[in-house]
Amino acid sequence: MKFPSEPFKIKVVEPIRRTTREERDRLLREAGYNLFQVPAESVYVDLLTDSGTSAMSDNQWAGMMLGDESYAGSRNYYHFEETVRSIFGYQHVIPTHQGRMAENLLFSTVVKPGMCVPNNIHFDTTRANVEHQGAQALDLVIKEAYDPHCEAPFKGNMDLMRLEETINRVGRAHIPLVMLTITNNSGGGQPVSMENIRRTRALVDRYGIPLFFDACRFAENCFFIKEREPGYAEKSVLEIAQELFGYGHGCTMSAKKDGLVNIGGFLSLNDDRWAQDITNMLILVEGFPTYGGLAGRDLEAMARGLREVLDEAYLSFRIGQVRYLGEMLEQAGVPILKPIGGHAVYLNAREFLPHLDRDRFPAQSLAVALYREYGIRGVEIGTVMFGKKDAATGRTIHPELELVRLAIPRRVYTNMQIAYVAESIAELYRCRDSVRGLAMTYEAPVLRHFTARFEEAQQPSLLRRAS
Ligand code: P71
Repeated sequence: MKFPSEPFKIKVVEPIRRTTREERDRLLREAGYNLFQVPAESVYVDLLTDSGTSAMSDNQWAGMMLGDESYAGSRNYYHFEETVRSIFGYQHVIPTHQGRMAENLLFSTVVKPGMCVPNNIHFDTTRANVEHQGAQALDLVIKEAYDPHCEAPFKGNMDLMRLEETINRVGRAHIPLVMLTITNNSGGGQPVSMENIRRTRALVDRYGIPLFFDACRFAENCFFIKEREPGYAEKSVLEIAQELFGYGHGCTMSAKKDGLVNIGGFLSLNDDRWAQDITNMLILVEGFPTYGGLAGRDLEAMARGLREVLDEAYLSFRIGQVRYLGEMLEQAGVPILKPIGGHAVYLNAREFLPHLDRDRFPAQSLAVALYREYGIRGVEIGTVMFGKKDAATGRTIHPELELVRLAIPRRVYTNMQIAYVAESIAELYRCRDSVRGLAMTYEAPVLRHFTARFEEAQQPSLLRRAS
């Protein structure tokens, strides 16, 4: 078998509804051609995000029933704390309701105006939280990350020359910490190698700067290390994770990804002083330190999820399912970002729709066509999300890439549904000339992708397909 089949069977099912093309066409018009505005019930395969969309196991649901909802000192907190320490190895374990709160607490404590925080590529929420402190969020990933055809195995790596140059230019006093996002979501879900992590640590040590991980997809990153990096094939994913986190001083984590839960996150670190200041802030904005904005049952589900995600039968299915989708698309000639990422396949919209000018939002147009024709929802990662207006000329500055991300929820869709997605996209690719561009009619001043509205730029031309 070319890909590993599901290492689980299904105990509970959630019905999903097929809609007609007419219905989806109407919904799109009502939504202003913005897929964030389409009701989830009208989506057949929802690949908008892998965040908070996982299916929990029977073991996690059983743990939910053992939730101890005491205000202080819930037994689930102690289980959670012990689990996080055994994998991540840091002394202090601070639960939060999701990842961005962990980022907010960390940065509001240690980042001051005028400072800068380097990362391979900041995810939107870390960037926004750094900038919210009046500091600069710097992306210092290796240049190969921006080449969609480059097949390098660790395209999430930090560019160490640029990192050192940055430290020398801005000065150690202006860099409170260096971050590494594993896997690098904004760069296509690409992993960071152990060697790069080791060398990043050696570099920041020379300047006394702490290294933190944005650990959302740490298990997927560690699985790639096992598969691709010499010397790790015989190590367990847990051992790889323990070594990896051993090179850091702390981490933030949205457990909505590799925690296999629908809500939850945490911050974990060694520094006593930082932990004390963060805990005081946690009490002010989130909750008592043994629940941090969550219920006891959520902490239990997270503790169990963090163990399950390290199961190698699960991980080879998980990474294999994403790869299966990517390889089927490649075989059909569909242009995708290479190598295939850990949590998502990214369609290269400029190559998919070369007839559309960038001002016609090719990635958004592709995402809209995919929903209208097949009921599949992906997310635009291109000009709508990252385009900026040039203050002087009023013209749009486009990001490097126009992508549609197909993020795969964990343990949710069967391989048959994934095959449906691949076949649908292959069919759309065959009639790609009929996909129309869009014009933006409304944009909010910040984070415009969530609420932007569009209209179609040309007359409809029907694809050769029923619903
Ligand atoms: C994703 C998300 C979820 C998301 C968040 C905001 C806008 C659109 C989608 C969330 C991440 C992430 C990384 C590397 C921190 C967070 C925030 N990703 N770091 O990819 O990927 O976590 O949502 O729990 O606050 O769809 P949070």
